[in-house]
Parts: sequence; structure tokens; C-alpha cells
Amino acid sequence: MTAAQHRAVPRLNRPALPVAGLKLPPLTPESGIVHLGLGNFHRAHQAVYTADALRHTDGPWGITGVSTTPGARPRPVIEGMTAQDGLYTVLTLHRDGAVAASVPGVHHKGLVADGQGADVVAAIGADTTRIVSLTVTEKGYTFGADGRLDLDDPLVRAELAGGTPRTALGLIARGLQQRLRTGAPPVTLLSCDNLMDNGARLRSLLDEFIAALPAAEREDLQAYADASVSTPNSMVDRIAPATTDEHRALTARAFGVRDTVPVPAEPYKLWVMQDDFRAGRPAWEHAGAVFTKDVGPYELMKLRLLNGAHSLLAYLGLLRGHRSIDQAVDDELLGGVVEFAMREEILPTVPEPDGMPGATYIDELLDRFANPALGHRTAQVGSDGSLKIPVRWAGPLTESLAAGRVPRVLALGFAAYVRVITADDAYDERNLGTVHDGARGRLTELASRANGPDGKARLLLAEGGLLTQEATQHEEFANTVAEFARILDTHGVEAALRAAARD
Ligand code: CS2
Repeated sequence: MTAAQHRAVPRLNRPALPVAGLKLPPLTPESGIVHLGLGNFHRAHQAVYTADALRHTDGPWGITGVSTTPGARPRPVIEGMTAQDGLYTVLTLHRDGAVAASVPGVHHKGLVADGQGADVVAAIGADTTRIVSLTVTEKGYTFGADGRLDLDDPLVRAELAGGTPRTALGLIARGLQQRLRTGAPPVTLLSCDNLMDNGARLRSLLDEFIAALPAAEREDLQAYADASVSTPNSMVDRIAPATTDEHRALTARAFGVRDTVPVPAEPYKLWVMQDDFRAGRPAWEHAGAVFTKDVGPYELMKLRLLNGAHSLLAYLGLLRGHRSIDQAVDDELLGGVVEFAMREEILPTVPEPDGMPGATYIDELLDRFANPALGHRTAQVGSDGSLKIPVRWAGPLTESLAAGRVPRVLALGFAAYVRVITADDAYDERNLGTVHDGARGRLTELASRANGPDGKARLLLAEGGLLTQEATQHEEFANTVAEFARILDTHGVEAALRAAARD
């Protein structure tokens, strides 16, 4: 399809539906959910579960979507959705090339945190809001290297002093303040990010935010948060890569609508959460969500095996010149080494939730990673490693070392991360995409103080703030990381992978 032909296809909006099997979803009556973080993950996960739930039972569960991307325009997602009556297409991409599409149609309204902070606070504070959910990624929680609220962050400081908020914590705290003032009913804060104990984590960061407010504001708000706010833990899972022009063209070609903001996603999805909702929730169980008291085992399994292996494939894949995760896992040497790490290094540190045997989960993961239709970029998964590695690798590493095992592939993964993060070109000049990381400057500066690749890896291990003390102070582990850093530098990634596989 030429660009002119593409422009001639009707734009996705309510009047354009139904078309080619895409149905017009019913307009939900009320916006009971304010969602922070309008990225692809939310749009392919919670929005889809909510749309499915609404097909079974009515409810006031429309979503006000808040873009939390900082900075000025362009904001393609919110602008595209606004131009399309809040609609967008989810493209489910199967391994064999088959494509299915649906339009969730659950978003009522879009707001931008950076510029419309007061409106977002008003939405969170509204009587009708029952759930405030979040997919703001690890960095959206504004914690520092010690894991606590970063009181040195200029945004956090300004918001504590009364400035219009735009961070997730600031928006929520001010929204709760409004609820307290107006006597609004209780509310649930639902974190859907890849953080261990994400609900409890959100709660403690919120408590820290409230504790740092001026005395006159602090007490009542803390009492309100204690009495009227729940923060269930959840495990979320669906691979939903970044949208490309190919996805836009596919939507036009296969479904006859021009959508500037479709979301590509894999067929698999899973959502496990604690059933602790203070003011009701959509009947997500109709869409396959699992409710359980203890989400911990599911979180550990998913964060360590899926996300942990993803990060290994990303850094080692970048070094091998692979642009996407499927290419990385298809690379026999690399795929084999990562599979070994999943089965032999990570799995022994993971509890198996009921009905989810680890070995089967690994089989499924290898199949999901190998889906070539996703085109999931190694540079995308490799971005923000400074925040992801502590969640994904630190636990398995620390527990293996405590049990007397030195996980060699994870050590190689760490050396690979150091190499990627300290590279001059952030991988953009190699046509592999840019690896973004807010800590790049700090880590590169730190590395510049050491000599040689092994010295740099040792220093980043010791002082980079990425792993636990138990891991950073483990001599044999540090020696293994340094050895791999040296092999990567002198003999290349193939030799390093062979060395990791051999011993
Ligand atoms: C990925 C995740 O980008 C990343 O870091 O590991 O986004 C992953 O695709 C999701 O967690 C899958 O549920």
C-alpha cells in the first residue's frame, strides 16, 4: 500500500465501525478507573481485560487514560486516540503469521500529566473514581538508588512544596487529598508494573511522600490513606512491543481502518492479583484474570524467568548484533545459553505457583520469545537496565550465591550489560535501536575511573548500585564477572558464550 492509498483508508473512529470484523464496543457509562501510563502495555493488557469483563457484566468501568510521558509534544498515543474517539486496535500477532484484531474501546477520556496535572488530580479525586491503576514503568515510581522515594528529584521536591504534580506519586497524593477534603468514598491503587510486591511498594512510596509533606497536610492524609485506600499486589504479563509503521500499514491492509496508534501484542496474556478492591472492580475473572491471596510466587516466577531471561537476551543479543528478541533466541548458541540459565540458574530460585510448573513455563516462554511477528527490539528490552536488573537478576544471583553456586550466565549477563551501557553510541549507530538508560551518565562516569574492561566491570559491580551487597561482595562472583568482561573484550561474545556454556 502506498502512502496515498494508506491516507485514503477511513480513519478509525466510532462511525467507521463495524468494519472487517472489528466491532463497535458499547460506550461504558462511567469512568470508574483513572489509569496512569497510556503505553502499549496497558492498552494491550488491562484495557483488553476490562473490555472483555464489560462484555459479561455492566459496570462503571470506563477508563480515563493519563499519558505520563514527560516533556512537550509530540504525544502520538494520546493525540491519536483523541482523534479516534478514544479507540485503537489491538493486533494479536501469532507465531505462524496469523493476525487477529479487536478494538477495546474502554477509554472515555485522555489527559496529559505534564500540563494537565490539576485535571488529573481532579479525576483521581472524583467521587466516581474507584480504581487508580498504574503502568508507569520502573522509573515512574521516582525511587532512588536505595529504593526509597527520591527526595533529591527536583520534580518530587517541587510537588512536595505544593507545585502542580505530574509524577505518579504526586498526582495520587494530591488526588487523595481532594478525596479527603470532599469525603469521597474509598479507592484502590493498583500497580501493574514489573516491580516485586508492586502494590506494597507503591504503598510505602506513597507513605514516604505523605511523610515528607508539610506537617499541616501530613497527618489527616496519612490517616485517610490508611483507612480508605487499598494497594493490591499484581503480576501482569503480555509482550506488547513498540508500534511501528508496519503495524499501522497492517491495520489498514487487513482491517480497512487507518489507526495511527495500534498496539501489537502476543496471543498470551496473564494477570494475577490480590482481590483487595475497596470500591469494587470490573469482573476481570470473566476475561481470565486470576485472583489469589498470595501473588508473590507468580511475581517471582514471572520477573525472574520471563523478564530476567529477556534482559539476558537483550544485552547478549545486542552484542551478537541481533535487533529483536526472536532473532536472539533463535541464535542457537545464545538461545541455548539463555535456556540453560533459565533452567539451571534461575529456576532453582523460583517457587512454583499452584498449577504452573516451572519447566512448562520455561517451555512456553521460549516459544513466546521466538515469535517473529512481534519484532520485539533488544534495544527496547535493554533500556532502563539500571532499574530492571535489580528486580530481575539481583534475587536469583544472591540466592544462588548463598546456596554455594556461582551463576555463570548471569555473571556474563552482567558483564554484557556493562559493555552495552558504557558503549559510546548507545547502539543507535549500529542500526539496533537506542538503549536508553537514565543511569548511563553516572555509570559511564564511574566506569571511566577504572582501567580495562575487567576493572570497569568490577567497579560497576561494586559501586553501580545494581545488585545486593551479598552479590557485590562475593569474591568468586566478582572474579567471574571480570573474567567474562575480559573475554568479551578480547575474544568477543561468541567466545564468552562458549566459555559460559562449557564450565
Ligand atoms: C520486557 C517487558 O521491556 C521489557 O523490559 O521484559 O516489557 C516484558 O515484555 C513484559 O513484562 C511481558 O509481560
